[in-house]
Amino acid sequence: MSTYENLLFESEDGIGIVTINRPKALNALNAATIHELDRMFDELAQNDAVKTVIITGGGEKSFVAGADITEMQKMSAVEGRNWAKLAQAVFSKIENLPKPVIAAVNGYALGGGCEISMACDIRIASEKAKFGQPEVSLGIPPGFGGTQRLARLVGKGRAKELLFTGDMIDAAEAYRIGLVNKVTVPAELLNTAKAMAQKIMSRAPVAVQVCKAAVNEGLDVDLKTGIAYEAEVFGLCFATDDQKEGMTAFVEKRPPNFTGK
Ligand code: CO8
Repeated sequence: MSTYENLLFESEDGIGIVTINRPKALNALNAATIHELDRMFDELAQNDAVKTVIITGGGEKSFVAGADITEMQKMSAVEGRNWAKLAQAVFSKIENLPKPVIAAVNGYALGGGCEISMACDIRIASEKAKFGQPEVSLGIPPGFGGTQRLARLVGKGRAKELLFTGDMIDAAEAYRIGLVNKVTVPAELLNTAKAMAQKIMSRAPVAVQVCKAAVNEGLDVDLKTGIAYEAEVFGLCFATDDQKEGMTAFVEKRPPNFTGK
């Protein structure tokens, strides 16, 4: 992996951990960090040693406290639109990485921070995490996919309340409304995310990959098209060694040994 100024990367046992690390601005996403995330996720797509990715925030206090407000302060309308499009493309790259991506939300996940967590497949939050889309307090709507992904995750009514009020919610409330999958004590956050990554990696990799693609594709189309896509990827998996291994292992009453082929 190449070197980064605002991101840290470590990898162990097939899990790549990306830490967004700009402590002086509570890990706010400036343009440099967005460009680095773009490069990081290109590299992760190519890195066969990394099977699952965890994104977290550096320091105790914040996951990501939003887009960098100081950079946006003087933007023109055209610059604002281009900035939103750039970050949206990077978040779509994260969302469509053909490997699971888990957000380990350790603190503030506000604005662009909530949005990047929603581009991940699964969100695990520390009890200290706080979520919100406070953009309306700054005179803008969310621009990194928040109006779209929040409504898809928690439903139209709850999304509109969060978007219109700009209120921050704690991890328990985020769990209650379905924004996060799990809440842990702060000290166990990374271990919980790693344990989930390990469990996912013990399953048939191609099957997991097509589940991700089918959910992502399906949410953008009508049910008829979505289930037709599902039938295709379902059929495709019968061409894998892992389908044979998984079903043989079941019949032989032993654990499967998946190879990802
Ligand atoms: N951008 C830039 N700097 C930030 C940001 C940010 N989003 N958040 C925090 N910082 C900086 C602070 O300015 C401060 O810097 P300094 O020490 O130099 O004064 C440092 O981080 C520490 O922050 P605080 O002193 O404010 O820490 P507190 O513990 O008092 O408060 C909060 C923590 C509540 C998180 C507070 O910092 C805050 O409200 N931050 C802003 C949160 C926010 O509004 N985020 C949304 C940003 S907008 C956005 O994400 C939109 C994305 C789509 C845009 C599309 C555009 C076209």
